[in-house]
Amino acid sequence: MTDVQTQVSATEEGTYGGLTKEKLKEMYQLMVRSRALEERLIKIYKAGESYFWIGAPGEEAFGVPLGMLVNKGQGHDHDWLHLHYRSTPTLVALGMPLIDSIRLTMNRATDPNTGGRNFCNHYFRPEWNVAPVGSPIEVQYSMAIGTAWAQRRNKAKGVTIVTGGDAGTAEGDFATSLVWASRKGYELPMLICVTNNGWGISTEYNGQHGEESISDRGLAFGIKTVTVNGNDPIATYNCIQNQLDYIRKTGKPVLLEATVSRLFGHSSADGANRRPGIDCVEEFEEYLLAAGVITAEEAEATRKIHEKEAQEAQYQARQEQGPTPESIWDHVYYNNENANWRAF
Ligand SMILES: Cc1ncc(C[n+]2csc(CCOP(=O)(O)OP(=O)(O)O)c2C)c(N)n1
Repeated sequence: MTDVQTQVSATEEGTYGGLTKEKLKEMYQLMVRSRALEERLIKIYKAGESYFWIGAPGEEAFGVPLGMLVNKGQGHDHDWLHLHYRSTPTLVALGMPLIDSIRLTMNRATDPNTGGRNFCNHYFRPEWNVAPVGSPIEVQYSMAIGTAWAQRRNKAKGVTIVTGGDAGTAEGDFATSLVWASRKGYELPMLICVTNNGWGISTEYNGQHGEESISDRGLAFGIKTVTVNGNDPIATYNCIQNQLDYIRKTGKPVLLEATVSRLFGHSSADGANRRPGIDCVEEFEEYLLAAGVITAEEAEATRKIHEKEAQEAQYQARQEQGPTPESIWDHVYYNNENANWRAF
């Protein structure tokens, strides 16, 4: 059976589930900041200032700890990240300025991810080994094999991290990833993550899967597997840290499933309105208040600071231009000496 880690964050003497007060405050601040950004992106869409919204409200307790634990940088001695369109919390935890996400959503030429040519949450940060987020789901699981293989071959210090949703695991790329990550004697240093929100657009998890949990599928490949309550940031932080330690030490893969919430539906295509579900930011705030780690005033101030930050970023992006027609070939690989190819 897959190792299930759904511990309630027990308070230990001097620490909180093994984490210090400072670490919890940092995690809370990043989760609030990420939520403020996502809510701003939805407002921007609803105001007609962007074409589409898809994002991660409800996944902050997974994405933020992941970003905090990454060995960030460029090259194989740092961790590679093959993310998907619900990875804003991870980018925020890595240190992305909120305005960079807003410029992407509003298709401004100043967008450092794509020069204003892709849409919401399709990040690309070569300086942090964040590979371009694609729109076809699950292909990142196949691509991740490449960087993991290069890290193994170079005996590099970094590992490869890949994330995606539960429904996408029905695609062949996910199985490809399990096969290549687990070949005996050639195992790859990969953290293969699946965030399970129980939905694939309008298709429910139940009825689509024979397996009890997605992580169980790793067992057939001899892969270490774990399921964590992705609404509990402390359990998730500890779990990801343990798995990364194991991968760095052994060079072998882990399949990690995190159960999360989808608080604003799939995307703007189904309205982007608030739905019922466990809200990890609210629950974490309640926990921190009850534990005396933060005060109600501090919580209020944190929310206000980041709501204002996101709003001001929108006002700034409004003043900026979209990409020019002449820049259409920038960053595109084709046989033209003028092509401004941005290589890894
Ligand atoms: C190859 C491919 N098939 C179908 C789609 C359309 N599509 C976009 S998101 C999505 C659902 C993905 O669900 P899941 O993997 O559970 O992730 P979630 O969006 O729920 O986080 C689908 C089918 C796509 N983008 N790419």
